[in-house]
Amino acid sequence: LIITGKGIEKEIKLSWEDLKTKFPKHTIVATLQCAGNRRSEMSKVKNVKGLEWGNAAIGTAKWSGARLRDVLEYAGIKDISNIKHVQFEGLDKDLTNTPYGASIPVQKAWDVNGDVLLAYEMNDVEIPRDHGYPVRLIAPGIVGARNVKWLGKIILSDEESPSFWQQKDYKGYPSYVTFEDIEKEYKNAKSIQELPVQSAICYPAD
Ligand SMILES: Nc1nc2c(c(=O)[nH]1)N[C@H]1C(S)=C(S)[C@@H](COP(=O)(O)O)O[C@H]1N2
Ligand SMILES: [Mo]
Repeated sequence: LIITGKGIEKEIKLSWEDLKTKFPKHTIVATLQCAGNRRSEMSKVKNVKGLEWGNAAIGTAKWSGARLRDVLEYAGIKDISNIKHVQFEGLDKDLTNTPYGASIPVQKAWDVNGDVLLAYEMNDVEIPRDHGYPVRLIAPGIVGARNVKWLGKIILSDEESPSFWQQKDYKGYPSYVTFEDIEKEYKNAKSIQELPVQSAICYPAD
């Protein structure tokens, strides 16, 4: 795991062993929800793009790992007044060879009560590969898309992640915005971060 960017004098490299032995282990239970949860219902108002999820793009697990704050302190960060965002890159790449990327506000990462983890266990075992083995960012209360799996790199920055998924996806618009306008609208909508967990009636079905 590479840690670099603003405020870090020399790029830090941590192995999986380092993460498990150098930092206190912290455990939380968190419910992660995809921004597209119930997207099929949104599409009944106006067609949206993305997988047509029903009400099950959500899940709860117990996560254990190092606190991101502890790791940032280890990397030499003493205060966050000059930093705005923490960017994350996955080890998975798309067809253009670009890694998955996302970011969260640095305040969330630095908050001792924010519970942001570099998790290496899910439900008391190594994280299953589908869910992010070997290391996954867990930012409770923040939308699923920012909880980056197969984490390879952390970058401290003034800017949000430049990735497609931060800049041009996982944003919400009023229904008068059309896909014709979308290129100029991207910059007008904030990227989704906190997302209240929803409940839905599963039975009887819709
Ligand atoms: N590296 C990486 N992390 C990722 C993604 C991804 O495609 N690549 N998808 C994100 C999205 S959109 C969601 S909703 C969650 C899904 O987490 P899960 O597969 O554990 O349910 O992972 C997030 N983290
Ligand atoms: Mo998602």
